[in-house]
Amino acid sequence: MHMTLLEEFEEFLNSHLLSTESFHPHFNEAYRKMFGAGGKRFRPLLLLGTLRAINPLLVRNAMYAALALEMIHTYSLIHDDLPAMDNAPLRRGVDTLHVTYDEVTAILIADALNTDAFLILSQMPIDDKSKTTLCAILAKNAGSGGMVLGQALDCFFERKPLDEEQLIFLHKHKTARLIAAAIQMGAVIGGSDVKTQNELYDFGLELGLLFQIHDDIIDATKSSSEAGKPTHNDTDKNSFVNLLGLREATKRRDDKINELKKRSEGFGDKLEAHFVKILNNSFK
Ligand code: GRG
Repeated sequence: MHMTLLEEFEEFLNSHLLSTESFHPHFNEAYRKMFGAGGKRFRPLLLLGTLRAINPLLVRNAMYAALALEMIHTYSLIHDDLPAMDNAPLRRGVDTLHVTYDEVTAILIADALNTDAFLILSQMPIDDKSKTTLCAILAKNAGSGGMVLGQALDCFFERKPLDEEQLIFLHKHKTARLIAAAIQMGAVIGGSDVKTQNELYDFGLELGLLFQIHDDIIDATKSSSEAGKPTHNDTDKNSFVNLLGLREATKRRDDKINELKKRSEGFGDKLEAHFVKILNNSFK
């Protein structure tokens, strides 16, 4: 039977997420909980879809990289929801880990995911040079030069309005770099030349900013049950909706969708079709 990329990824995730023998009463359950609650799997599908457009034969082995990416993303959500940051009770439609268990469990499970991601990546059947490159891309975009810096800026400047250039810098780091890394990792596994890898990375940064503008619009317009997380939550935050207003933010989103459709024509028919599908389906 033919499986979709998402089904294949879910099967891989379920069979490769670690499970640890110990006398801790809920460590394994807490480790898996946020994965079992769903999520769009936007980043792993972006990596796998990009790779499939370049070389479909390599998709199976790339599941390791896709899972590593989703583990980093999931740790970031768990930490983002902690009382010290967003203090959010709901994520992916279920209670957050610090609500179900306690803060210590949430902090440590996310720490474990952040570390274990690189263990899973190290097990990928691919040559060592490519593996080192993948490891570097993931670490660079998730760590102090990427997502963590963006989150630090977001938290530090809460209630202190930033200008547009600063806001773009913040979200480029917090959200866009990991999304761009997903596309670049797909291109590295597929064997694209470095110039193409970099062009795809830059395209990914713009896609990531689009993702963030859309997320800000969801926060301003959707109910908590539609979004599966608290909404109308960004009133004190540096969001695109707060800076530009809902109308202008919506216009920027729609303009960016069209701009990126045009830009994806430069990547060849298969990649174009892959990106156009994402642009048509992910931002409604
Ligand atoms: C704690 C180091 C650290 C980083 C947190 C990504 C992030 C950085 C925080 C999430 C806050 C947020 C609402 C960001 C906006 C865009 C975004 C990344 C949304 C959540 O990702 P989705 O929509 O979630 O892909 P699912 O649940 O579908 O995986």
